[in-house]
Amino acid sequence: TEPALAGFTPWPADLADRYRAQNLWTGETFGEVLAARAAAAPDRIAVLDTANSWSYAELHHRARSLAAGLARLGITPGDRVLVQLPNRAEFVEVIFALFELGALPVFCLPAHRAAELVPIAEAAAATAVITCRTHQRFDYAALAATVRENVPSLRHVLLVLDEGQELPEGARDIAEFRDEPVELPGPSAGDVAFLQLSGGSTGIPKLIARTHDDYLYSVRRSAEICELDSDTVYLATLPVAHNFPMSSPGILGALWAGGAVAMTPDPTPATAFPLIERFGVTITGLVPPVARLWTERAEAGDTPDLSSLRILQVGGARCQDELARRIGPALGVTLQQVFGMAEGLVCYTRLDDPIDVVVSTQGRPMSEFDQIAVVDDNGVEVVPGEQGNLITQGPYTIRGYYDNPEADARSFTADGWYRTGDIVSIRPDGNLVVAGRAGDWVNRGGEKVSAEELEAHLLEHPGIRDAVIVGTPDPVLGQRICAFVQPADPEQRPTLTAVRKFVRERGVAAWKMPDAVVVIEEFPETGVGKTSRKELRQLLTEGVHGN
Ligand code: J2J
Repeated sequence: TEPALAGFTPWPADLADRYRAQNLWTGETFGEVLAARAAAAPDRIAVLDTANSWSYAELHHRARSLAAGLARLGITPGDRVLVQLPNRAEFVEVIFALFELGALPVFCLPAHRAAELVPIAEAAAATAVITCRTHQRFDYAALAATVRENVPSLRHVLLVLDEGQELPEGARDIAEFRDEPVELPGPSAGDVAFLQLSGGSTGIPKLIARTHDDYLYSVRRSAEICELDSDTVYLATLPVAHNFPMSSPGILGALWAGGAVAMTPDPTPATAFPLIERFGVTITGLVPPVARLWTERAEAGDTPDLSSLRILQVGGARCQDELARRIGPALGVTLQQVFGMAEGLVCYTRLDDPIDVVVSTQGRPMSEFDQIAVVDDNGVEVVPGEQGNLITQGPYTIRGYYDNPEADARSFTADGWYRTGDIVSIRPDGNLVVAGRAGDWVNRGGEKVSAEELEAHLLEHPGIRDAVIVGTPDPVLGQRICAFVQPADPEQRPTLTAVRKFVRERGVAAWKMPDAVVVIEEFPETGVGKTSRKELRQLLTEGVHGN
Protein backbone atom coordinates (compact mmCIF):
# COMPACT_ATOMS: atom_id res chain seq x y z
CA THR A 1 0.00 0.00 0.00
CA GLU A 2 1.41 3.38 -1.00
CA PRO A 3 1.24 6.32 1.40
CA ALA A 4 -1.69 8.60 0.76
CA LEU A 5 -0.28 11.95 1.86
CA ALA A 6 0.12 14.35 -1.06
CA GLY A 7 3.51 16.08 -1.07
CA PHE A 8 5.33 13.04 0.31
CA THR A 9 8.14 11.61 -1.85
CA PRO A 10 8.18 7.80 -1.51
CA TRP A 11 11.19 5.54 -1.93
CA PRO A 12 11.51 3.94 -5.38
CA ALA A 13 9.40 0.75 -5.42
CA ASP A 14 12.35 -1.62 -5.92
CA LEU A 15 14.17 -0.23 -2.89
CA ALA A 16 11.01 -0.27 -0.77
CA ASP A 17 10.45 -3.91 -1.72
CA ARG A 18 14.01 -4.75 -0.75
CA TYR A 19 13.73 -2.97 2.65
CA ARG A 20 10.56 -4.97 3.35
CA ALA A 21 12.01 -8.26 2.12
CA GLN A 22 15.06 -7.76 4.37
CA ASN A 23 12.68 -7.06 7.27
CA LEU A 24 14.13 -3.60 7.87
CA TRP A 25 10.64 -2.25 7.39
CA THR A 26 8.60 -4.62 9.52
CA GLY A 27 5.10 -3.30 8.87
CA GLU A 28 4.56 -2.20 12.48
CA THR A 29 3.31 1.24 13.55
CA PHE A 30 4.27 3.21 16.67
CA GLY A 31 0.79 2.61 18.08
CA GLU A 32 1.22 -1.14 17.66
CA VAL A 33 4.61 -1.08 19.38
CA LEU A 34 3.14 0.71 22.40
CA ALA A 35 0.19 -1.71 22.51
CA ALA A 36 2.58 -4.67 22.45
CA ARG A 37 4.75 -3.27 25.28
CA ALA A 38 1.67 -2.45 27.36
CA ALA A 39 0.39 -6.00 26.89
CA ALA A 40 3.73 -7.59 27.75
CA ALA A 41 4.56 -5.50 30.83
CA PRO A 42 1.61 -3.31 31.82
CA ASP A 43 3.04 -2.23 35.18
CA ARG A 44 6.52 -1.32 34.05
CA ILE A 45 7.30 2.40 34.18
CA ALA A 46 7.14 4.09 30.77
CA VAL A 47 7.29 7.83 31.48
CA LEU A 48 8.63 9.90 34.37
CA ASP A 49 8.79 13.61 35.02
CA THR A 50 8.85 15.76 38.13
CA ALA A 51 5.05 15.48 38.44
CA ASN A 52 4.16 12.09 36.89
CA SER A 53 5.08 8.45 36.76
CA TRP A 54 3.10 6.44 34.21
CA SER A 55 3.19 2.71 33.59
CA TYR A 56 3.01 1.30 30.07
CA ALA A 57 -0.65 0.42 30.68
CA GLU A 58 -1.38 3.97 31.77
CA LEU A 59 0.48 5.59 28.86
CA HIS A 60 -1.31 3.30 26.42
CA HIS A 61 -4.69 4.06 27.96
CA ARG A 62 -4.02 7.82 27.94
CA ALA A 63 -2.94 7.75 24.29
CA ARG A 64 -6.06 5.83 23.21
CA SER A 65 -8.28 8.01 25.33
CA LEU A 66 -6.91 11.30 23.96
CA ALA A 67 -7.01 9.87 20.42
CA ALA A 68 -10.75 9.25 20.87
CA GLY A 69 -11.27 12.80 22.15
CA LEU A 70 -9.29 14.38 19.30
CA ALA A 71 -11.33 12.35 16.81
CA ARG A 72 -14.52 13.70 18.45
CA LEU A 73 -13.14 17.23 18.10
CA GLY A 74 -12.85 16.61 14.36
CA ILE A 75 -9.18 15.84 13.92
CA THR A 76 -8.93 13.20 11.23
CA PRO A 77 -6.25 10.80 9.99
CA GLY A 78 -3.68 12.67 7.90
CA ASP A 79 -4.35 16.02 9.66
CA ARG A 80 -1.24 17.92 10.67
CA VAL A 81 -1.07 19.11 14.29
CA LEU A 82 1.65 21.42 15.60
CA VAL A 83 3.02 20.11 18.89
CA GLN A 84 4.96 22.67 20.90
CA LEU A 85 5.60 21.34 24.38
CA PRO A 86 8.49 21.43 26.80
CA ASN A 87 10.00 18.22 28.15
CA ARG A 88 7.14 16.82 30.21
CA ALA A 89 5.19 13.57 30.35
CA GLU A 90 2.25 14.89 28.31
CA PHE A 91 4.49 15.21 25.27
CA VAL A 92 4.58 11.41 25.03
CA GLU A 93 0.84 11.10 25.63
CA VAL A 94 0.08 13.64 22.91
CA ILE A 95 2.31 12.19 20.20
CA PHE A 96 1.11 8.63 20.80
CA ALA A 97 -2.50 9.86 20.73
CA LEU A 98 -1.79 11.39 17.33
CA PHE A 99 -0.05 8.20 16.18
CA GLU A 100 -3.11 6.14 17.30
CA LEU A 101 -5.36 8.42 15.32
CA GLY A 102 -3.09 8.60 12.28
CA ALA A 103 -2.87 12.40 12.59
CA LEU A 104 0.62 13.83 12.09
CA PRO A 105 2.45 15.70 14.83
CA VAL A 106 4.59 18.54 13.47
CA PHE A 107 7.50 18.71 15.90
CA CYS A 108 8.06 22.33 16.93
CA LEU A 109 10.60 23.45 19.52
CA PRO A 110 9.76 25.49 22.62
CA ALA A 111 12.21 28.11 21.34
CA HIS A 112 10.18 28.72 18.16
CA ARG A 113 8.24 31.96 17.96
CA ALA A 114 5.68 33.32 15.51
CA ALA A 115 8.33 34.03 12.85
CA GLU A 116 9.05 30.30 12.70
CA LEU A 117 5.66 28.83 13.62
CA VAL A 118 3.50 30.73 11.14
CA PRO A 119 5.48 29.56 8.08
CA ILE A 120 5.64 26.04 9.53
CA ALA A 121 1.88 25.94 10.11
CA GLU A 122 1.30 27.29 6.60
CA ALA A 123 3.66 24.83 4.95
CA ALA A 124 2.06 21.96 6.83
CA ALA A 125 -1.50 23.34 6.40
CA ALA A 126 -1.94 22.42 10.06
CA THR A 127 -5.44 22.19 11.53
CA ALA A 128 -4.55 22.36 15.23
CA VAL A 129 -1.83 23.24 17.69
CA ILE A 130 -1.19 21.52 21.01
CA THR A 131 0.92 23.46 23.46
CA CYS A 132 1.10 24.42 27.13
CA ARG A 133 -0.22 27.52 28.89
CA THR A 134 3.16 28.88 30.02
CA HIS A 135 6.66 27.55 30.43
CA GLN A 136 9.66 29.41 31.87
CA ARG A 137 7.41 32.48 32.07
CA PHE A 138 6.69 32.51 28.33
CA ASP A 139 3.04 32.62 27.24
CA TYR A 140 2.68 29.75 24.77
CA ALA A 141 -1.10 30.08 24.66
CA ALA A 142 -0.76 33.64 23.35
CA LEU A 143 1.76 32.48 20.77
CA ALA A 144 -0.63 29.75 19.59
CA ALA A 145 -3.42 32.32 19.32
CA THR A 146 -1.21 34.50 17.12
CA VAL A 147 -0.42 31.56 14.88
CA ARG A 148 -4.11 30.74 14.55
CA GLU A 149 -4.94 34.34 13.62
CA ASN A 150 -2.41 34.16 10.80
CA VAL A 151 -3.04 30.69 9.45
CA PRO A 152 -6.56 30.06 8.12
CA SER A 153 -6.30 26.24 8.16
CA LEU A 154 -5.58 26.28 11.89
CA ARG A 155 -8.85 25.83 13.78
CA HIS A 156 -8.02 24.45 17.22
CA VAL A 157 -5.73 25.52 20.04
CA LEU A 158 -5.41 22.82 22.69
CA LEU A 159 -3.54 23.36 25.92
CA VAL A 160 -1.87 21.17 28.51
CA LEU A 161 -2.75 22.99 31.75
CA ASP A 162 -1.05 22.84 35.13
CA GLU A 163 -2.97 22.81 38.42
CA GLY A 164 -4.80 26.06 38.87
CA GLN A 165 -4.05 27.53 35.45
CA GLU A 166 -6.93 29.25 33.73
CA LEU A 167 -8.05 28.49 30.22
CA PRO A 168 -7.71 31.56 27.99
CA GLU A 169 -10.59 32.38 25.67
CA GLY A 170 -10.59 30.54 22.36
CA ALA A 171 -8.44 27.66 23.60
CA ARG A 172 -9.46 24.23 24.92
CA ASP A 173 -8.05 22.10 27.67
CA ILE A 174 -6.81 18.69 26.48
CA ALA A 175 -8.24 17.25 29.71
CA GLU A 176 -11.70 17.76 28.16
CA PHE A 177 -10.72 15.34 25.41
CA ARG A 178 -9.60 12.39 27.46
CA ASP A 179 -12.55 10.28 26.31
CA GLU A 180 -13.42 6.62 26.71
CA PRO A 181 -11.11 4.83 24.21
CA VAL A 182 -12.75 3.68 20.96
CA GLU A 183 -11.58 1.40 18.17
CA LEU A 184 -9.92 3.55 15.50
CA PRO A 185 -8.75 2.24 12.13
CA GLY A 186 -5.28 3.70 12.74
CA PRO A 187 -2.54 4.30 10.18
CA SER A 188 -0.60 1.68 8.27
CA ALA A 189 3.15 1.30 8.52
CA GLY A 190 3.82 2.85 5.11
CA ASP A 191 1.99 6.02 6.10
CA VAL A 192 3.75 9.20 7.15
CA ALA A 193 3.88 9.25 10.97
CA PHE A 194 4.88 12.89 11.55
CA LEU A 195 6.60 15.94 10.11
CA GLN A 196 10.00 16.85 11.50
CA LEU A 197 11.77 20.16 10.85
CA SER A 198 15.04 20.51 9.02
CA GLY A 199 17.86 22.13 11.00
CA GLY A 200 19.01 25.16 9.05
CA SER A 201 16.22 26.48 6.93
CA THR A 202 15.71 29.94 5.53
CA GLY A 203 12.63 30.90 3.55
CA ILE A 204 9.95 28.23 3.26
CA PRO A 205 10.50 25.74 6.06
CA LYS A 206 11.75 22.36 4.98
CA LEU A 207 9.45 19.73 6.45
CA ILE A 208 10.58 16.15 6.72
CA ALA A 209 7.96 13.42 6.37
CA ARG A 210 8.95 10.13 8.00
CA THR A 211 6.94 6.91 7.82
CA HIS A 212 6.28 4.46 10.65
CA ASP A 213 8.27 1.84 8.70
CA ASP A 214 11.39 3.88 8.05
CA TYR A 215 11.55 5.68 11.40
CA LEU A 216 10.90 2.55 13.45
CA TYR A 217 13.77 0.86 11.66
CA SER A 218 16.14 3.68 12.65
CA VAL A 219 14.83 3.64 16.23
CA ARG A 220 15.20 -0.14 16.53
CA ARG A 221 18.69 -0.16 15.07
CA SER A 222 19.71 2.75 17.34
CA ALA A 223 18.38 0.95 20.41
CA GLU A 224 20.43 -2.12 19.45
CA ILE A 225 23.62 -0.10 19.00
CA CYS A 226 23.12 1.60 22.37
CA GLU A 227 22.25 -1.76 24.00
CA LEU A 228 18.97 -0.52 25.43
CA ASP A 229 16.74 -2.92 27.36
CA SER A 230 13.92 -2.83 29.88
CA ASP A 231 16.32 -1.47 32.54
CA THR A 232 17.11 1.58 30.40
CA VAL A 233 16.13 5.00 31.72
CA TYR A 234 16.63 7.54 28.95
CA LEU A 235 16.69 11.18 30.05
CA ALA A 236 15.34 13.65 27.50
CA THR A 237 17.69 16.55 28.18
CA LEU A 238 17.57 18.35 24.82
CA PRO A 239 14.17 19.62 23.65
CA VAL A 240 12.42 16.31 23.14
CA ALA A 241 10.83 17.22 19.80
CA HIS A 242 14.29 17.33 18.22
CA ASN A 243 15.24 14.30 16.14
CA PHE A 244 18.23 13.38 18.34
CA PRO A 245 16.43 12.94 21.71
CA MET A 246 13.42 11.59 19.83
CA SER A 247 15.07 8.75 17.97
CA SER A 248 18.83 8.35 18.36
CA PRO A 249 17.85 6.20 20.27
CA GLY A 250 15.98 8.79 22.30
CA ILE A 251 12.59 8.43 23.91
CA LEU A 252 11.26 6.22 21.13
CA GLY A 253 14.26 3.90 21.43
CA ALA A 254 13.74 3.60 25.18
CA LEU A 255 10.05 2.75 24.69
CA TRP A 256 10.87 0.33 21.89
CA ALA A 257 13.18 -1.50 24.33
CA GLY A 258 10.54 -1.51 27.09
CA GLY A 259 12.58 0.91 29.21
CA ALA A 260 11.58 4.23 30.74
CA VAL A 261 11.63 7.79 29.45
CA ALA A 262 12.48 10.54 31.95
CA MET A 263 12.11 14.24 31.28
CA THR A 264 14.08 17.21 32.54
CA PRO A 265 12.48 20.63 32.03
CA ASP A 266 15.89 22.19 31.42
CA PRO A 267 19.38 20.85 30.68
CA THR A 268 21.40 22.68 33.35
CA PRO A 269 23.39 20.54 35.81
CA ALA A 270 21.44 22.17 38.65
CA THR A 271 18.18 20.70 37.30
CA ALA A 272 19.34 17.60 35.44
CA PHE A 273 21.90 16.13 37.88
CA PRO A 274 19.42 15.62 40.75
CA LEU A 275 16.97 14.05 38.27
CA ILE A 276 19.66 11.61 37.10
CA GLU A 277 20.04 10.48 40.71
CA ARG A 278 16.30 10.45 41.42
CA PHE A 279 15.26 8.51 38.29
CA GLY A 280 18.37 6.31 37.97
CA VAL A 281 19.06 7.60 34.46
CA THR A 282 21.28 5.29 32.39
CA ILE A 283 21.67 7.23 29.13
CA THR A 284 21.15 10.72 27.72
CA GLY A 285 22.19 12.82 24.74
CA LEU A 286 23.61 16.35 24.72
CA VAL A 287 24.83 18.99 22.29
CA PRO A 288 28.48 20.03 22.81
CA PRO A 289 27.85 23.30 24.70
CA VAL A 290 25.70 21.43 27.24
CA ALA A 291 28.22 18.59 27.43
CA ARG A 292 30.86 21.20 28.26
CA LEU A 293 28.70 22.60 31.06
CA TRP A 294 28.10 19.12 32.53
CA THR A 295 31.78 18.20 32.25
CA GLU A 296 32.94 21.39 33.96
CA ARG A 297 30.35 20.93 36.69
CA ALA A 298 31.43 17.33 37.29
CA GLU A 299 35.12 18.25 37.24
CA ALA A 300 34.40 20.78 39.98
CA GLY A 301 33.20 17.88 42.17
CA ASP A 302 30.48 17.51 44.79
CA THR A 303 27.62 16.55 42.46
CA PRO A 304 24.59 14.38 43.13
CA ASP A 305 25.18 10.65 42.60
CA LEU A 306 25.54 10.18 38.84
CA SER A 307 26.70 6.57 39.00
CA SER A 308 23.60 5.18 37.23
CA LEU A 309 24.60 7.07 34.06
CA ARG A 310 26.43 4.70 31.73
CA ILE A 311 26.26 6.29 28.28
CA LEU A 312 26.59 9.95 27.42
CA GLN A 313 25.93 10.80 23.81
CA VAL A 314 27.16 14.00 22.22
CA GLY A 315 25.95 15.16 18.85
CA GLY A 316 24.15 17.81 16.84
CA ALA A 317 27.33 19.79 16.25
CA ARG A 318 30.99 18.91 16.15
CA CYS A 319 32.35 17.91 19.54
CA GLN A 320 35.93 19.10 19.74
CA ASP A 321 38.46 16.40 20.64
CA GLU A 322 39.56 18.50 23.60
CA LEU A 323 36.09 18.27 25.16
CA ALA A 324 35.55 14.66 24.07
CA ARG A 325 38.66 13.59 25.98
CA ARG A 326 37.33 15.05 29.23
CA ILE A 327 33.73 13.79 29.18
CA GLY A 328 34.25 10.11 30.06
CA PRO A 329 36.61 10.64 33.00
CA ALA A 330 34.65 13.60 34.39
CA LEU A 331 31.22 11.96 34.37
CA GLY A 332 32.21 8.31 34.70
CA VAL A 333 30.46 7.38 31.44
CA THR A 334 31.08 5.81 28.07
CA LEU A 335 31.07 8.62 25.53
CA GLN A 336 29.27 8.07 22.26
CA GLN A 337 29.48 10.56 19.41
CA VAL A 338 26.36 10.86 17.29
CA PHE A 339 26.32 12.53 13.90
CA GLY A 340 22.79 12.59 12.59
CA MET A 341 20.16 14.57 10.76
CA ALA A 342 16.38 14.73 10.80
CA GLU A 343 16.44 13.84 7.09
CA GLY A 344 17.69 10.37 8.02
CA LEU A 345 21.29 9.13 8.23
CA VAL A 346 22.61 8.72 11.77
CA CYS A 347 26.21 7.70 12.57
CA TYR A 348 27.38 6.43 15.94
CA THR A 349 30.68 5.56 17.52
CA ARG A 350 30.13 2.10 19.00
CA LEU A 351 30.24 1.42 22.74
CA ASP A 352 33.28 -0.84 22.39
CA ASP A 353 35.24 1.37 19.99
CA PRO A 354 38.83 2.25 20.94
CA ILE A 355 39.15 5.60 22.70
CA ASP A 356 40.83 7.20 19.68
CA VAL A 357 37.73 6.51 17.56
CA VAL A 358 35.37 7.79 20.27
CA VAL A 359 37.32 10.99 20.86
CA SER A 360 38.34 11.88 17.31
CA THR A 361 35.52 10.71 15.02
CA GLN A 362 31.78 11.09 14.63
CA GLY A 363 31.27 7.36 14.11
CA ARG A 364 29.88 5.36 11.22
CA PRO A 365 26.39 4.76 9.80
CA MET A 366 24.07 2.72 11.98
CA SER A 367 22.96 0.44 9.15
CA GLU A 368 24.81 -1.72 6.65
CA PHE A 369 22.10 -0.57 4.22
CA ASP A 370 23.10 3.09 4.55
CA GLN A 371 24.98 4.18 1.45
CA ILE A 372 27.37 7.11 1.82
CA ALA A 373 29.72 8.84 -0.60
CA VAL A 374 32.09 11.80 -0.37
CA VAL A 375 32.06 13.92 -3.51
CA ASP A 376 33.64 17.13 -4.77
CA ASP A 377 31.62 20.14 -5.92
CA ASN A 378 31.09 18.47 -9.31
CA GLY A 379 29.63 15.37 -7.74
CA VAL A 380 32.73 13.24 -8.44
CA GLU A 381 33.89 10.95 -5.63
CA VAL A 382 37.05 12.19 -3.95
CA VAL A 383 40.15 10.09 -3.29
CA PRO A 384 39.42 7.88 -0.23
CA GLY A 385 40.32 9.75 2.96
CA GLU A 386 40.02 13.21 1.40
CA GLN A 387 37.48 15.78 2.54
CA GLY A 388 34.37 16.43 0.47
CA ASN A 389 30.58 16.72 0.50
CA LEU A 390 28.73 13.87 2.17
CA ILE A 391 25.79 12.44 0.23
CA THR A 392 23.66 9.50 1.35
CA GLN A 393 20.69 7.27 0.68
CA GLY A 394 19.23 4.39 2.60
CA PRO A 395 16.29 2.73 4.34
CA TYR A 396 15.51 5.68 6.63
CA THR A 397 16.79 8.68 4.66
CA ILE A 398 14.09 10.71 2.92
CA ARG A 399 13.96 11.01 -0.88
CA GLY A 400 12.60 14.55 -0.85
CA TYR A 401 11.20 17.20 1.49
CA TYR A 402 7.46 17.44 2.11
CA ASP A 403 5.85 19.38 -0.72
CA ASN A 404 8.91 21.50 -1.53
CA PRO A 405 10.26 20.89 -5.07
CA GLU A 406 12.61 23.90 -4.89
CA ALA A 407 14.39 22.59 -1.82
CA ASP A 408 14.47 19.12 -3.41
CA ALA A 409 16.24 20.45 -6.47
CA ARG A 410 19.00 21.82 -4.23
CA SER A 411 19.22 19.08 -1.64
CA PHE A 412 18.85 15.85 -3.63
CA THR A 413 20.83 14.44 -6.54
CA ALA A 414 18.99 13.39 -9.69
CA ASP A 415 19.01 9.79 -8.49
CA GLY A 416 17.64 10.63 -5.05
CA TRP A 417 20.69 10.86 -2.80
CA TYR A 418 20.42 13.44 -0.02
CA ARG A 419 23.10 16.14 -0.05
CA THR A 420 23.81 16.57 3.66
CA GLY A 421 25.68 19.86 3.27
CA ASP A 422 28.37 18.45 5.56
CA ILE A 423 32.07 18.33 4.71
CA VAL A 424 33.49 15.05 5.96
CA SER A 425 36.32 12.61 5.42
CA ILE A 426 36.11 8.85 5.90
CA ARG A 427 39.01 7.20 7.72
CA PRO A 428 40.36 3.81 6.62
CA ASP A 429 38.54 2.26 9.62
CA GLY A 430 35.24 3.54 8.17
CA ASN A 431 34.59 6.24 10.74
CA LEU A 432 33.60 9.73 9.60
CA VAL A 433 35.25 12.94 10.68
CA VAL A 434 33.05 15.99 10.24
CA ALA A 435 35.13 18.97 9.12
CA GLY A 436 32.26 21.44 9.03
CA ARG A 437 29.23 22.54 7.05
CA ALA A 438 29.77 23.35 3.40
CA GLY A 439 28.95 26.91 4.49
CA ASP A 440 31.12 27.00 7.61
CA TRP A 441 34.21 28.06 5.81
CA VAL A 442 35.59 31.52 5.94
CA ASN A 443 36.81 32.40 2.49
CA ARG A 444 39.48 34.99 3.16
CA GLY A 445 40.61 36.27 -0.19
CA GLY A 446 40.49 32.79 -1.67
CA GLU A 447 42.19 31.14 1.29
CA LYS A 448 39.63 28.90 2.93
CA VAL A 449 39.65 28.50 6.67
CA SER A 450 37.53 25.85 8.29
CA ALA A 451 35.73 27.41 11.25
CA GLU A 452 35.87 24.08 13.04
CA GLU A 453 39.60 23.73 12.58
CA LEU A 454 40.44 27.18 13.90
CA GLU A 455 38.04 26.73 16.82
CA ALA A 456 39.92 23.57 17.79
CA HIS A 457 43.15 25.58 18.04
CA LEU A 458 41.57 28.34 20.10
CA LEU A 459 40.14 25.79 22.53
CA GLU A 460 43.67 24.74 23.43
CA HIS A 461 44.27 28.26 24.81
CA PRO A 462 44.02 28.09 28.60
CA GLY A 463 42.26 31.45 28.76
CA ILE A 464 39.50 30.43 26.32
CA ARG A 465 36.51 28.38 27.45
CA ASP A 466 34.72 28.15 24.11
CA ALA A 467 35.15 29.68 20.67
CA VAL A 468 33.15 30.18 17.48
CA ILE A 469 34.61 31.44 14.21
CA VAL A 470 32.48 33.33 11.73
CA GLY A 471 33.32 35.08 8.49
CA THR A 472 32.41 38.75 8.27
CA PRO A 473 32.20 40.82 5.10
CA ASP A 474 35.37 42.63 4.10
CA PRO A 475 35.62 44.98 1.12
CA VAL A 476 39.10 43.78 0.17
CA LEU A 477 39.29 40.14 1.17
CA GLY A 478 35.67 39.19 0.68
CA GLN A 479 35.59 37.83 4.20
CA ARG A 480 37.64 38.28 7.32
CA ILE A 481 37.94 35.99 10.29
CA CYS A 482 36.13 36.93 13.47
CA ALA A 483 36.65 34.85 16.62
CA PHE A 484 33.94 35.00 19.25
CA VAL A 485 35.42 33.74 22.49
CA GLN A 486 34.10 32.98 25.96
CA PRO A 487 36.91 33.64 28.45
CA ALA A 488 37.75 30.92 30.98
CA ASP A 489 38.00 33.69 33.58
CA PRO A 490 35.78 36.75 32.99
CA GLU A 491 38.47 38.96 34.55
CA GLN A 492 41.04 37.85 31.96
CA ARG A 493 39.81 38.81 28.53
CA PRO A 494 42.02 37.41 25.76
CA THR A 495 43.26 40.13 23.39
CA LEU A 496 43.58 39.89 19.64
CA THR A 497 47.36 40.12 19.84
CA ALA A 498 47.57 37.33 22.40
CA VAL A 499 45.22 35.08 20.45
CA ARG A 500 47.09 35.59 17.18
CA LYS A 501 50.41 34.92 18.88
CA PHE A 502 49.03 31.73 20.42
CA VAL A 503 47.65 30.42 17.14
CA ARG A 504 50.83 31.33 15.27
CA GLU A 505 52.92 29.49 17.84
CA ARG A 506 50.83 26.38 17.25
CA GLY A 507 52.24 26.31 13.72
CA VAL A 508 49.12 27.47 11.92
CA ALA A 509 49.26 29.21 8.55
CA ALA A 510 49.35 32.98 8.81
CA TRP A 511 46.22 33.46 6.73
CA LYS A 512 44.23 31.61 9.36
CA MET A 513 44.95 34.19 12.07
CA PRO A 514 41.77 35.79 13.41
CA ASP A 515 41.28 39.36 12.22
CA ALA A 516 39.15 40.24 15.22
CA VAL A 517 38.39 38.81 18.63
CA VAL A 518 35.06 39.50 20.30
CA VAL A 519 34.76 38.44 23.92
CA ILE A 520 31.23 37.52 24.98
CA GLU A 521 29.89 35.77 28.06
CA GLU A 522 27.24 33.63 26.35
CA PHE A 523 26.83 32.40 22.79
CA PRO A 524 23.38 32.78 21.25
CA GLU A 525 21.80 29.41 20.61
CA THR A 526 19.45 27.78 18.16
CA GLY A 527 16.29 26.22 19.59
CA VAL A 528 18.04 22.99 20.43
CA GLY A 529 21.09 24.50 22.09
CA LYS A 530 23.54 24.52 19.21
CA THR A 531 25.55 27.72 18.95
CA SER A 532 23.98 29.93 16.32
CA ARG A 533 26.54 31.23 13.83
CA LYS A 534 23.74 33.14 12.15
CA GLU A 535 23.02 35.18 15.27
CA LEU A 536 26.70 35.80 15.89
CA ARG A 537 26.99 37.22 12.36
CA GLN A 538 23.91 39.30 13.13
CA LEU A 539 25.61 40.67 16.26
CA LEU A 540 28.49 41.85 14.12
CA THR A 541 26.26 43.65 11.65
CA GLU A 542 24.55 45.31 14.63
CA GLY A 543 27.85 46.90 15.52
CA VAL A 544 29.52 44.65 18.08
CA HIS A 545 33.17 45.14 17.30
CA GLY A 546 36.24 43.20 18.19
CA ASN A 547 39.59 44.44 19.28
C1 J2J B 1 29.11 17.61 13.54
N1 J2J B 1 27.96 18.06 13.01
C2 J2J B 1 26.83 17.45 13.38
C3 J2J B 1 28.07 15.94 14.84
C4 J2J B 1 24.78 16.75 13.64
C5 J2J B 1 21.20 12.61 16.02
C6 J2J B 1 22.16 13.56 16.27
C7 J2J B 1 22.07 14.84 15.73
C8 J2J B 1 20.98 15.18 14.92
C9 J2J B 1 20.90 16.55 14.37
C10 J2J B 1 20.01 14.22 14.66
C11 J2J B 1 26.81 16.36 14.29
N2 J2J B 1 29.17 16.59 14.42
N3 J2J B 1 28.16 14.94 15.73
O1 J2J B 1 18.95 14.48 13.90
O2 J2J B 1 19.17 12.02 14.96
C12 J2J B 1 25.10 18.70 12.10
C13 J2J B 1 25.34 18.32 10.65
C14 J2J B 1 24.00 17.73 10.24
C15 J2J B 1 23.04 18.62 10.98
C16 J2J B 1 21.68 17.98 11.21
C17 J2J B 1 20.12 12.93 15.22
N4 J2J B 1 25.53 15.96 14.42
N5 J2J B 1 25.54 17.65 13.02
O3 J2J B 1 21.65 17.43 14.76
O4 J2J B 1 18.65 17.79 11.62
O5 J2J B 1 25.60 19.51 9.95
O6 J2J B 1 19.95 16.76 13.40
O7 J2J B 1 23.79 17.75 8.85
O8 J2J B 1 19.15 19.14 13.73
O9 J2J B 1 23.69 18.88 12.25
O10 J2J B 1 20.94 18.74 12.12
P1 J2J B 1 19.57 18.16 12.72
